[in-house]
Amino acid sequence: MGTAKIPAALWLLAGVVLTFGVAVSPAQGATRHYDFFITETNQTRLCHEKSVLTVNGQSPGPTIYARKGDVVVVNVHNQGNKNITIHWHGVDQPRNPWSDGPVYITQCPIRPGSNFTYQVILSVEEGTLWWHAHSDFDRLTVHGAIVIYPKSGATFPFKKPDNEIPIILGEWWNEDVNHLLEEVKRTGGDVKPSDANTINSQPGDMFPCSKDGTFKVAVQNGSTYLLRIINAGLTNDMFFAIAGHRLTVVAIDAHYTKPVTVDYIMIAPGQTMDVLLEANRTLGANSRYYMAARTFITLARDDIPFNNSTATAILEYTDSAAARAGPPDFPSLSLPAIKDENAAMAFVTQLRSLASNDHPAHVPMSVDERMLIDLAINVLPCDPTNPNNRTCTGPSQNRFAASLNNVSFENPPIDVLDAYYSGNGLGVYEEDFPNKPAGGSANLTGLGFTKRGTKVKVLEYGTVVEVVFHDTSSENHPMHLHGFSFYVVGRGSGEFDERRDPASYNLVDPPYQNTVSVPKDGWAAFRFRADNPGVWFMHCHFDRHVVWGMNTVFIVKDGKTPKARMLPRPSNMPQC
Ligand SMILES: [Cu+2]
Repeated sequence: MGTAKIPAALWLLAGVVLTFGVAVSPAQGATRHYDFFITETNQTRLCHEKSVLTVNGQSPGPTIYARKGDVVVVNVHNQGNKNITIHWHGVDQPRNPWSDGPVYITQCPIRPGSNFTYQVILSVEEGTLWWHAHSDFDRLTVHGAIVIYPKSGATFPFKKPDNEIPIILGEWWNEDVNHLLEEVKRTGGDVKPSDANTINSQPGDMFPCSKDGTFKVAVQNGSTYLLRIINAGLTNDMFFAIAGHRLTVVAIDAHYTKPVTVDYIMIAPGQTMDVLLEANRTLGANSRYYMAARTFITLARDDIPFNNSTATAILEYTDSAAARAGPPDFPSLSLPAIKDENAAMAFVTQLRSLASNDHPAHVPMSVDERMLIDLAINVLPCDPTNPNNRTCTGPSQNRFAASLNNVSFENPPIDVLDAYYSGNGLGVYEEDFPNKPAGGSANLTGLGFTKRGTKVKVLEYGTVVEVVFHDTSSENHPMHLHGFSFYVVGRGSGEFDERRDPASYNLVDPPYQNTVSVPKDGWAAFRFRADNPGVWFMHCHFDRHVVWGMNTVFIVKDGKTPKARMLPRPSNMPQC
């Protein structure tokens, strides 16, 4: 047994230096243990009190600290009043889909009063990731950071920051979100927009009843801070900026990037970014600065309601260099407007993998299987099984739906992984998820009718896959893949042209991500090697679109060698 002390692991929020006693084996990394107790806790924001699900009574929940290559064992005890699962977002989980978490994809839910122990196997990830509930809308409050430091003896590929600041972006509804979910399942309508964005669970002092809770962080002139930014929100992309300061992005989705210094970032739900902040305001300048998180949204029509708010937190200089304490400056010049698509695209297209000797990029140069996948918002008949219930509150009295290649994913009654592993898969899912939209080329499905189905894509071990998402809807979609990171080799506006557009691909240093923001009326292309056997969900990270079916599943078959096979099924998997 040894005690590893993590340098710079001082979360200003907690104000403590973390040390952890762990079993360390130099070859394999350490095994770290956490207990998560799911409980109901009361929260008050915007003058409204409600009961929310939390982990260990906190929202955001506890931060998991680890080093690259460690295994984190988390025992989740469900002391809440509903079924739940937890997902370790961005952790590849090599050969271990059993602990990935999406409900009815890789496991049955953890019932109230029972528990499940997850084995979170870290491998290539380094930087910031996060964990969150992967059932219903529970992740609104059941989420937290995963901080993965370099291996013992290794260093950051940038100047060591003096301190770290967690920035978890989220949303707040005055109502219980799972009540809203039940309502939209019943009515077929859209989910009511959230009432505020939040930074570390606080809307900030521009909102009623919010002044006292506003997240504040103390900084010192001359110091450099590592911001670990997570978009945990359910429905919005967000712009983020800090008045008077620029931001240097050094990682996305726990993979290092070439440092890029910007006035603002755009971060989609599911994404994480490591960002350096230099506290460099000079003598006599204001000592207080707002950080601000504003919705970025694209919509088909102006009459569709959305959350048009901006959450704030405050950066306060505590030394004498910037001593003029006035009201905080607001990032009026650097924070883009809500619908500024060009600003979003301009930021996203600057991201590049670090691609250094220590952190090389391994971009697949040739492709075995190409998939062109239309993203669409659609409708379904209100209730095809009940002719007396013909009126829903979705478009034209239908029910809202969403689809990939015109298949609206339907959760099976038992999880896909167990069905596959037991050899009874074909009673539960169909293996004919299409490689192309019907008709062979991208076509605008608009708000047309779609079909429901549990269609999966089966891949031989080691297949190199290129996925091009073509967004036929009028909003961006943050598409997330479990089990892998992928190289985002290209993006563009309009329809994807398979003869012309691949010429613009970056195959040298594309960013390596687990969630890609697909631009509205445009496309994004990524590549990955299917060398992780298992069952892996792929879905939009806007939660209402998951409910509507903008999902599919990759089943990656075992390879020939023992190391290319899935780990055996743990005996403690929850039962459906
Ligand atoms: Cu979506």
